Amino acid sequence: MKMTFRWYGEGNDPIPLKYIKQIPNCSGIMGVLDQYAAGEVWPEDVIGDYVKHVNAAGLEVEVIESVNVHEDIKLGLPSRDRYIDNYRHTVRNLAKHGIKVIIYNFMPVFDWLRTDLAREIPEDGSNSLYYDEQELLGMTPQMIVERTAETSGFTLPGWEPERLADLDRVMKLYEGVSQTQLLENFKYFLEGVIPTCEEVGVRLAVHPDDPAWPIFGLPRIVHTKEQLQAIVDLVDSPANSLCVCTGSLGSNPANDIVDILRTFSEQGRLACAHVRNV
Ligand SMILES: [Mn+2]
Repeated sequence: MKMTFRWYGEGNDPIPLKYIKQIPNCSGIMGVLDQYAAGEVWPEDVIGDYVKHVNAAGLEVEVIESVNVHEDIKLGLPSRDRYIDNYRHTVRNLAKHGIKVIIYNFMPVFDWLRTDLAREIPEDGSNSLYYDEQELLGMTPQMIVERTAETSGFTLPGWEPERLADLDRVMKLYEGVSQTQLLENFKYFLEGVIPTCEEVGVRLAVHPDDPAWPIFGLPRIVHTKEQLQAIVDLVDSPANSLCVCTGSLGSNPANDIVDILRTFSEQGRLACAHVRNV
């Protein structure tokens, strides 16, 4: 097992690589190239330059986050085949530069959700991401997007403006998509990309829903042990793996994190983990 640190990229992350290098036993970063919208192919030369840049700081980059799945794939639209093809292309390009694990998610529309991106903690003046269910119930999806754009100061993976520009249209498309249908669409995606992953030695690791329950009436199927098992069972391959996020799953106290880690580790389906508090 290796310990790495999430890094959002030059100009997007206030923490420089040389600080991460100072963390004892930290061998690398979990990287991201968030300038590409879901469905776009990540160019090989850009990936190469990125990996070189990280390596030059004395750090490895074996895990890449947020190769986002296009909504058409999650919705099961006929156009999904083109985006699955692009996904395979990105997998190949990443593998050429030593990437071993790709973290992705299968959450409709909203990648992850907070009601406040910089909530000040009165005790010490620090700030953190914050989620308040009561507050969320009084907000529309559009309000969340606007607030994110106003307060963050950077582009956060999953909240790219172009991805959210047609929010109303996409929300409408999900009306009538059941959890069962979403799981079917998930299977179709995995059957399309897993053979390529196996061929080039990359493991896909699905990140759980964050928070660990449905929001805004959208279907969600990646937030309980049973659901994770159903996903692992969709395609029987070590390339079809999980990224167990202790914080996301832990947001629902009913999830026994230790049991989940043990179960999927024993099945050989734990590619990586996010270790954080709720
Ligand atoms: Mn996480």
